[in-house]
Amino acid sequence: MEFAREQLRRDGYALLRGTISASDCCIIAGAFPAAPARAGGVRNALQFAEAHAQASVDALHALAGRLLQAPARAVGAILFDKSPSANWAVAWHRDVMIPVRERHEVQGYRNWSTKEGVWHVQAPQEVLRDMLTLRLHLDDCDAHNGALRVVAGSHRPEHMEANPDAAVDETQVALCTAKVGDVLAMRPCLLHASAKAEQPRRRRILHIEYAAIDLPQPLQWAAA
Ligand SMILES: O=C(O)CCC(=O)C(=O)O
Repeated sequence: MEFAREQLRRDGYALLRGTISASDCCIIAGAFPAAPARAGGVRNALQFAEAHAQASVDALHALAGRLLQAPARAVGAILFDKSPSANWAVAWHRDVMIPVRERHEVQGYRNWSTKEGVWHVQAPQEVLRDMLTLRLHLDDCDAHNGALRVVAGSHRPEHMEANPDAAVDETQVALCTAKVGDVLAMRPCLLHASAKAEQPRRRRILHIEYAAIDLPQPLQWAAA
């Protein structure tokens, strides 16, 4: 665990192999509404996983707490579903928007929007640094089916001013390939992107965002 924490501190991400069994991953993957109704992904995803695999979800929550070294609450969850019929790409970005229960104007919080009925707002650095994302791989993910691409170390404060639209130095890019059951832990401010699959196969990832900090009143975290 200390090794993963050190990697997270240094690189902004760490791969934890074999965290959830392949059979539980299969149960979780089967819990979601079938495409094409929700092609590309499903927001508010935790309810589906909890209904069928509560023990695995609890194991992920506990893992987030150990990595953050503080009680962690799940505040958002998305199933990212890349497949031959929904073969999408995402440009380089940082995950700086957080889901909250209601809109309240608070200093340092800006760029309000709603996504499927949930308010999102850009959070200040002091909140983002107490957050962590766990990405549970429900399918194998290799160099050919759209693995996540990350810039190691780009979550650190000294890199945060860099314009995410500027050309990324490809020599610094790591490809996060993984097997079913592996969990990629990443800091929200890590610069990341995702290419279309060259050989489209199903690539489902349960992406859960955790926070180990309360928001300033009257803001409150949304339920995941
Ligand atoms: O799952 C992916 O490939 C991309 C996900 C993403 O862009 C994100 O986590 O913000």
